[in-house]
Amino acid sequence: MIFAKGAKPMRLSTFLAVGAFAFLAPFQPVHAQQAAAPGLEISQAWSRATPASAPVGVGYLALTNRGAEADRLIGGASEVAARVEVHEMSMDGGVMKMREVAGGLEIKPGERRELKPGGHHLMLIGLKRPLKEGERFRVELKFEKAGAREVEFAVQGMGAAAPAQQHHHH
Ligand SMILES: [Cu+2]
Repeated sequence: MIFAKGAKPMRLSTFLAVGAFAFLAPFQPVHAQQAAAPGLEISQAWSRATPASAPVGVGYLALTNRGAEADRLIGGASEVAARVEVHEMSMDGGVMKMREVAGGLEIKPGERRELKPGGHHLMLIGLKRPLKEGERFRVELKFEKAGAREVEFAVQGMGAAAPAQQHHHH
C-alpha cells in the first residue's frame, strides 16, 4: 500500500465525519422518513357502499409521484377489513378477472396513476362490517419507499363510478 505524505490525516478526518453522521441519524427518524418520500401525493380516495353481507369492498384513489424516484404501492391495512391488497383487472377468455398485482403498483417519477372502477383498485378483503354511504374509514397504505401513509376514504353510493367531490388529505 502506498500513501502520499499528508493523505492519511485527511482520510482519518473523513472517516470521523461519516462516523458522526451515522451516530446522529437514529435521532431524526421523522425527518429521515420525510426526506425519503418528498413528493408522493395521494388524492381522491373513495370507496363504494356494500350490501350487508358482502365479504369484500373496494378502494379507489389517485397517486401522483412528484419525487425523483419511482415508488410502489404494495398493500395496506384497514380498520374495516382483515386484509388490503392492490388488484388489477384483466380480460381472460371474455371474462373480467382480478388478481393481486405482483410486486406492487409502480408509480414512476412525474407519473399519476388512478385506481378506479374497471382498473387497478384496492381490495378490502374480509370486511368486518358493511361500508355505508356517507361514512369515512381509514386505510394505512404501504409504499415500498414512502413507507406507511394513512388515508381516509369517503364512501359513495353502491353504483358510484367516480368520487363525488375532491378531498384533500394531508
Ligand atoms: Cu379486486
